[in-house]
Amino acid sequence: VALRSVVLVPPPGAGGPRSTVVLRPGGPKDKGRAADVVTLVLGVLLLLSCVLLVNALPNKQYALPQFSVTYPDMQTNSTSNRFEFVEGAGDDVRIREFTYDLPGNVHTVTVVTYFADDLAESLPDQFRVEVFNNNGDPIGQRVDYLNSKPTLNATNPFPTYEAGFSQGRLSIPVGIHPEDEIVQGRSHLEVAEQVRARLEPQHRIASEGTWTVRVTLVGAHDCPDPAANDVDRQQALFCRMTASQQGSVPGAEDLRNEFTIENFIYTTYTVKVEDLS
Ligand SMILES: [Ca+2]
Ligand SMILES: [Ca+2]
Repeated sequence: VALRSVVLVPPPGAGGPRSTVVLRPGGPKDKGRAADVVTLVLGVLLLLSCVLLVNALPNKQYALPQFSVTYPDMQTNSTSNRFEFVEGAGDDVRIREFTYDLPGNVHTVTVVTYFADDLAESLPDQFRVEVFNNNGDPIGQRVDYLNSKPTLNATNPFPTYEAGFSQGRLSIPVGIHPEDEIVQGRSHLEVAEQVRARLEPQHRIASEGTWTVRVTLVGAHDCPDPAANDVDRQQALFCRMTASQQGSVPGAEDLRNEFTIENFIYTTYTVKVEDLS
């Protein structure tokens, strides 16, 4: 139903103009139909061209690439190293420095040590372990190790003492291990190797150079004094016998011991970048 407003002009003398509304069925015939068809065709063409354009252009040009960045660990072991330490004969045989050449990006070092008291019945030997980084600065806690007490093996018709020993594992954090992450490319053309190259310096640990593990024989500690109240007299007696057999004068002294760095382990991380797109 269309509405049309018509102003009826009154005959002269019939008063002011009157306004009225006339209702008529049906719309304006064919009005605007051609324009609608043109609009529709243009719309469809526009849509088609968009679809073609999206397919024709490489996607990478329009979305920034995503990269998965992980920092896998790599552990390197060293060969075992030992030294016979001697008390009271100068620092060159009482203190020993073991050196290791490390690369960059070491985030943890671990020193694995072992010694057993060569004079089994004597009081425990004591060694000190200190680690110095590539700048010569002490790093981590210095640790003193004492061997355990000897164990009496009484099943033998002649009882013996089995040497006590020390097993050390000193782990020192050197730098921060980066967290795995998802990184967006800086441009749609950036590739994994470029992402790796720009992230690596952000997390670098300048660990390259010579590291030192200093081991000191603090004291080898002699046979227990048989006169002491809390002493195992059999152990004290056996100790003197063994010490004499080993040539100790006056036969109660422990002056030496071997100490082994079984392993010097360092852990580095590498930067691994994978393109997720
Ligand atoms: Ca000892
Ligand atoms: Ca010893």
